[in-house]
Amino acid sequence: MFSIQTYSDPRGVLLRPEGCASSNSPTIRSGGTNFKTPMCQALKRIFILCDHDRDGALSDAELNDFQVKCFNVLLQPSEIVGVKRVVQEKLPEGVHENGLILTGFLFLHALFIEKGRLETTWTVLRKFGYNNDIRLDDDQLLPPIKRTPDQSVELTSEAVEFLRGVFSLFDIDGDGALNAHELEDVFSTAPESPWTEAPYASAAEKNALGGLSLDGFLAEWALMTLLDPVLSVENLIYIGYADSFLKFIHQPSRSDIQLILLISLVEQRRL
Ligand SMILES: [Ca+2]
Ligand SMILES: [Ca+2]
Repeated sequence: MFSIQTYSDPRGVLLRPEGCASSNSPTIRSGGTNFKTPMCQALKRIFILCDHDRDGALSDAELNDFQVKCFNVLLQPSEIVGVKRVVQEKLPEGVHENGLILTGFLFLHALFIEKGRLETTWTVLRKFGYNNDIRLDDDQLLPPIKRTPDQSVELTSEAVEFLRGVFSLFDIDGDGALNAHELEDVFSTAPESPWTEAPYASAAEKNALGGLSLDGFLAEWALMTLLDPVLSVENLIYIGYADSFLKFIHQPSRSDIQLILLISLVEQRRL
């Protein structure tokens, strides 16, 4: 089985801030493709959303779901073999026995771009709600939330459960805390980490090695939800909170997102 490490690309060659061009993909390098970081972040997020069983690889069925969602076409088994062969010939480690892994997925898009088929990648980005700036369109996110003075906002239990899963997935070394690198990776599919500045940067207690415990991680989310629920929801969506409402991802209405899963308005107890 793959772990989330597959997403993290432990070799660190594909997702560096300076760009996605991989030392393992000479065609990209020689082609001079400017595979900018926001596109890498978006494609990585799309990969994670399509990897329904979270095993770090797109199976044939998952690849076909992706294909149908983006292009409304079902691939024949021989065509799937063909896609994987294209990757395998140039980047053997891009395909695993479980399917196409993240590096292979990125490589495929780099090939599209290099061959002048940028519109293919743009079609994918648009189907997943990205705008021209490669940020999620406003209609994918939440509008400002109206609340009365005696209401506060907190995450639903489903969202907290999702975050517990995120924590354990990204705690790669299994020490029960997220170190700076692991935390950076949590937000690697978002435009930026929301916790690099006040009040979040120092809101939660860190251990001696600077790691964030699960309680601290959830406390940061709770704080962000309380202070800025729209930002909180935005980041939940960017880090892949979609499993339960994938069917709404296509064109979710704002009220769908708000009502179904992400946040709940809580009546504060009157003393
Ligand atoms: Ca999978
Ligand atoms: Ca850790």
